[in-house]
Order: sequence, then structure tokens, then C-alpha cells
Amino acid sequence: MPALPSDNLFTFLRARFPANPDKAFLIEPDRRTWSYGDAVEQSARLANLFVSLGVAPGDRIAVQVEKSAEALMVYLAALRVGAVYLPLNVAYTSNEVRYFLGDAEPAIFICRPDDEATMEGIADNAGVRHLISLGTGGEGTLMALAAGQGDAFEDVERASDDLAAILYTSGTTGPAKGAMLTHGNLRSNAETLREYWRFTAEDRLLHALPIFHTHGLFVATNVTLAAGASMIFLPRFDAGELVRHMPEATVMMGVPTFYVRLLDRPDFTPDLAAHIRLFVSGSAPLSAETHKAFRERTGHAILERYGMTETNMNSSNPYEGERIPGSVGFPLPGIALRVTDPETGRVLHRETGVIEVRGPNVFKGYWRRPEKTAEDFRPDGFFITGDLGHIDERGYVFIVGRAKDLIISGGFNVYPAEVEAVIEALDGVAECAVIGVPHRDLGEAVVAVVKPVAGATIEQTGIIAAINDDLARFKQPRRIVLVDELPRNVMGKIQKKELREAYAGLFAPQADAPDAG
Ligand code: MLC
Ligand code: AMP
Repeated sequence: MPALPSDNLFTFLRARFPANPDKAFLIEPDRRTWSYGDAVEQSARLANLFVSLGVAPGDRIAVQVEKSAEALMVYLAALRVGAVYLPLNVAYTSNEVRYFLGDAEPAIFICRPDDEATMEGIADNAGVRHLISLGTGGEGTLMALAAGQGDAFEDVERASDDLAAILYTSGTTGPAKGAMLTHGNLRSNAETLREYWRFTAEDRLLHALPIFHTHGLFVATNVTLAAGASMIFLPRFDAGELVRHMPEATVMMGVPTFYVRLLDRPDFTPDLAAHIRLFVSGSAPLSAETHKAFRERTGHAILERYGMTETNMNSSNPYEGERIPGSVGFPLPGIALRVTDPETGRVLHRETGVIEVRGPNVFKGYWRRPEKTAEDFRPDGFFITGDLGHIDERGYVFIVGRAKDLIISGGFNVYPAEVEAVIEALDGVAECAVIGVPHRDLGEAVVAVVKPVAGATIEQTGIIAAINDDLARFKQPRRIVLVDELPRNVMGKIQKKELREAYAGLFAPQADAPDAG
């Protein structure tokens, strides 16, 4: 590839776009197809709009909108102007959004048209200069404003370690932190995965993931763009729609819940998957049973890979060679992965410990939190993931648990500390412990074990109604269990392991109590 004028990720991707601008980039079934030429022009219009609104390199552009081609164009435009793209889960409540805007201080916030009135005050308080709206069909103010802009734009020069995006992620303690990802981080991972998974311009990716997280935004989109390939861009996960469009695709990426739900459909037959060359799973553990059942149904061994918001993708099962159920494969080329003793930091061999990662994929740190950043890195540059695992004699990595108190429900992360704090603030609640319980569909479901104040009458529906404004639906407990006492060790610490064991069967098929909500 010829020398590029700068390390701007868009400039790099654009150099790999197909020579024919009419080649399809985004296929939105029942709507329209966006060619590579359309993507370049539309992102230029948006880039010109952002510059006209005073966006300077390094400014944040925050977005909480439904998935659409236009929303993806905003991401590309943000890259082009050297802004920092900040996507937010559409499930976040306005109280949650208030925190993110206050912390990131974006220059622009793009929200759903229906949210505009609610967001006005919140955006104002956070110093947002422009509140703009975008709906699923392009309605709202954004596309109307962009329509009058020029369709050419010279990408702003960026260095490899300039920020391209901030993605918020919570922690075992403390408020959510913005993971700062650079142009270099995203470029290196896109290149590595394109090669490792053998993406070419002939590929068509079936895309049903949300585009506010690493998986759907960076892994799926950047790899497609870096290969000059196409995506069938579905607005959300719907197993029926996946079945309908699978014969047109060559690759699919999903969280384990996608595969569980596909297998639940009798009309998901092997012939539908015959045209696919690669099924990828990640963001949460794929059970060996699902891996096996999928192979039996379709003949395909799902390729499981392992990543994180802070690191992009770290490891992957091989494209050729054995894809081991329950393993997340080998460290990707150029990425070092090691296992250490969580207490001492001593490097372990074959034993289980905490997984650490170093490489060009690893983020620059947490936004405005240097002390938190320092805590999570070793002096030699390895990032401490908080995942527990081991590496076998062949080099395969296995994740066996988490040192961090984290629940992954349907691929979304839920931090128990955040849910506990909201429930414990309610009248009538003495204390509360939030745990993840095995759930066939979601992998893990959120369960709150609550000890009421003596004499207080509290019930599940009341608790859910009371927390609804503060916690996104996916963080809310699926079940609330009332207890007289929470188990504690001699130090007085709540024994979550004991609770997880006690309630492990809560969502087993015979357990017939209704879910919360
Ligand atoms: C939706 N709900 C969830 C949920 N998703 N509850 C718990 N966990 C979830 N993940 C809520 C809905 O609001 C709804 O509430 C109710 O559950 C039933 O919804 P549903 O129709 O069953 O859910 P659905 O819309 O089908 O969504 C499920 C899903 C979705 C699995 C398709 O959650 C999803 O797309 N997950 C992907 C997450 C992802 O992309 N993760 C990548 C992170 S990046 P109500 O009250 O309205 O009925 C990362 C790094 C890496 O981790 O390695 O990739
Ligand atoms: P997030 O913060 O949303 O990026 O979530 C990252 C976390 O998801 C990791 O730290 C792991 O705990 C988990 N994860 C991602 N991929 C896998 C996988 N293939 N198997 C098990 N856990 C995974």
C-alpha cells in the first residue's frame, strides 16, 4: 500500500476501498443499498457539517441513536474530522446518559428524535454545543443539516496514538470509565483480523449486532471496510431475519445468544448455512454444548474469539486448524498474552491466573482517570484484563472465570456494584447482593438477593418500578429473591460464591416463577 498522508483510520480504510465506487458496502434489506461511493460522499457531508458547527480534532461526538446506515456514517465522519466518536447503548436511561455527557463533555450529542425534548436540559448542563437528532429512516435534524453540505472532504491528519473513540465501560467499583481507543489501536486490530479470518472483497457479513459496542462497531465494521467487503445490515437481532438473509451471506458474527436462538428454530436448517464460510462468536463464553449442537446441525465449527472494550480482540481460534469448544484460541499475531498470579503478578505457566495483554490493540487509558489507568497496567505495559484463564501446552487460551465482579447477560456487561447501589438506596431494603445465574438464552441472568429492613414489605414489581429510571432494562434483575440474611464470611464480606451456588438452578426449565419486569 502506498504511503498514507496520516494515520487517520478512515484514510487507511479508504485506501483499501474497492476501485469501483458502486460496489455495495451496506445492504439494508427492504430499505436501500449504500455503495462505497455513497459512504464516502455521505460521510463527507457529515464531516463538513461537523466542521461548520465548530468541531475541532479531539472534540467528542456522542451518539445515542438506533442502528441505521446513517448512524454508521456518523462514525466514519467523526473519524474523518479527527473527532472522538462516543457511542452510547440505546438502552441507557436519561439518568445514565447524564453521567456520560457530564464526564465526556462532547461538543455534539446526537440523540433519537423522540428523546430530543428530554435531552435538551441534560445536554445543556453538560456544555454540549449542539443537540442534533437522527431517527432510523434518516429523519430528525442531522440528515437535513448535512444535505446542504459538500460531498468532498479532506480527512484531518491524525497520529497513530490520537483518539478515535471513547467507549464507556464500568468496573467492579466506582463510576463508568471511558476507554480511550486510538486510530492505531483500531487499525492494527482491523488489519490483524482481516488477515486472520481471511476477509476479502468477496465477503458479505451478516450484521445483526448493535453498533455501540466493540463487537458490532469495530470488529464487524472495520474488518468489512478494511477488506472492501459488504455487510447485510439488519436493524437488530431477529432470528427469523437471520434465517431469511443467511443464504446471501458468507460470514456471520454474533454473541452466544444469537447461536442459541438460531438453534431453537426448526427452520434453521443446514442448507441455510451452506453458503457461509465463517461463523464467529464472542463477547461472552460460548458453551461447549452450543458449539457442538451447532456443528451437528450445520457442519460448521463456530470460531470463538476473545476481546474487550479496552483491548479490541486479543485471541482467536484458528481459521484453519482445530477450533476447540471452550477455548478462545491463540493470541492474535503481534499480541502478547500471559497468565499471572492475581496477588503477586508472578507469571504462571499452565496454571490458572489472571490474563494480561500487551500489544498495539491495547487502549491508551481511561478518559481523565490516570490513577485508574495506572492501576490496571503492569509496569512493563501489560493490561490486566480481570479474566481468569490458563494456556495449555499447545498454546490455546481458556477462560475459566473472572476476577472482576461482572455479569455478562446476552453479551451486555452488568456490574453488580452499580445495581446493588441503586437497590440499596430504596426504602425497605437493608442490603442486597447482585449475582449472575446461568440462563439458557442469555448465558447469565441478573438476580438480586435482597434482605428487607425488618418489618418492611417489599416485592419484586415494586423494586423494578423503583429502579426503572436509573438502570437500563438489561441491567435490571430478572428475578429478585428475598432473604432474611445474606451469607457472610468471618470478615463480614458477602459470600457471592455461596449465593451463586444456591441459586444456580433458578432459571432451570422446571423453575417456573416468572421473570421480573
Ligand atoms: C435486551 N434485554 C436484555 C438484553 N437485551 N436483558 C438482559 N440482557 C440482554 N442482553 C431486555 C429487553 O430490553 C427486553 O426488556 C427483554 O430483555 C427481552 O428482550 P428480547 O427481545 O429478548 O431481547 P433482544 O432485543 O432480542 O436482545 C437480546 C440480544 C441483545 C442478545 C439480541 O441483547 C444483543 O444484541 N446483544 C448483543 C450485545 C453485544 O453486542 N455485545 C458486544 C459487547 S463488545 P423488556 O422489558 O422491554 O421486555 C464486547 C467485547 C467483545 O463485549 O469481546 O466483543
Ligand atoms: P466488554 O467490557 O463489554 O468489552 O467485555 C469484555 C469481557 O467480555 C471480557 O473481559 C471477558 O470477560 C468477556 N468475553 C469476551 N469474549 C469472550 C469469550 N469468547 N469468552 C469468554 N468471555 C469473553
